[in-house]
Amino acid sequence: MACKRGALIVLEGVDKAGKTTQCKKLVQALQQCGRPAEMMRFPDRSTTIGQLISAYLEKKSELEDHTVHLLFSANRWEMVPSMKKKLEQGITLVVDRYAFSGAAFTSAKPGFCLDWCMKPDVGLPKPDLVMFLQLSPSEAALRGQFGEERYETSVFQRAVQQKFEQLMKDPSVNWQVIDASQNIEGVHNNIMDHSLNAINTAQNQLLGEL
Ligand code: DGP
Repeated sequence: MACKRGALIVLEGVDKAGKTTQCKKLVQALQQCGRPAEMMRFPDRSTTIGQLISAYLEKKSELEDHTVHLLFSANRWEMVPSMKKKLEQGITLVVDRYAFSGAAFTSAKPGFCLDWCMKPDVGLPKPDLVMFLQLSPSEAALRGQFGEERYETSVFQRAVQQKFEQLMKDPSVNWQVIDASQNIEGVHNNIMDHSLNAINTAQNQLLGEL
């Protein structure tokens, strides 16, 4: 019998919501209960395209807004062959940001509509589950200062949050909102429950496309 495919699980949210910490904990917990799992993150700064993005985020270079949007998308597309291979091998992928960050961050800039922003990612593997780590801007501020990178201001993050709220209205995506104001273990337990459900469901379903 062919092996059952892994699930594509995405964590989204504004900065300081705890996505990276929770992705790592989820992968560890899944592995400990015998479910093969690996973490990925976007942007993946290790590739040639990723290095262009990284320099832009660190404000070491300037790029036209449409251009950088397409680079972020290309950075996801370049990973698709390896993502599909791993999923087919039964490995669950836990992904720190995906196409939804792409649409939310660019459409938060003046002159961009959400519809245009989503187009380059149409056809990417569709996540079986997208968890949005919800944290109010005031709670995020209590978690410390933003860094120096582009986009790390509370005004921009609030605009991004509103765009995510629009994206979450799409019923064709399995969105789950997680209260990220709980302690780390509380958030993890919620995430683990949703993930185990998604892994079980994905086993009997074909991988979809965005
Ligand atoms: P991170 O490494 O998770 O801190 O992400 C880097 C920054 O890039 C963060 O501010 C979110 C933003 N970002 C992530 N994906 C995209 C994307 O596809 N498009 C745009 N414009 N920004 C993105």
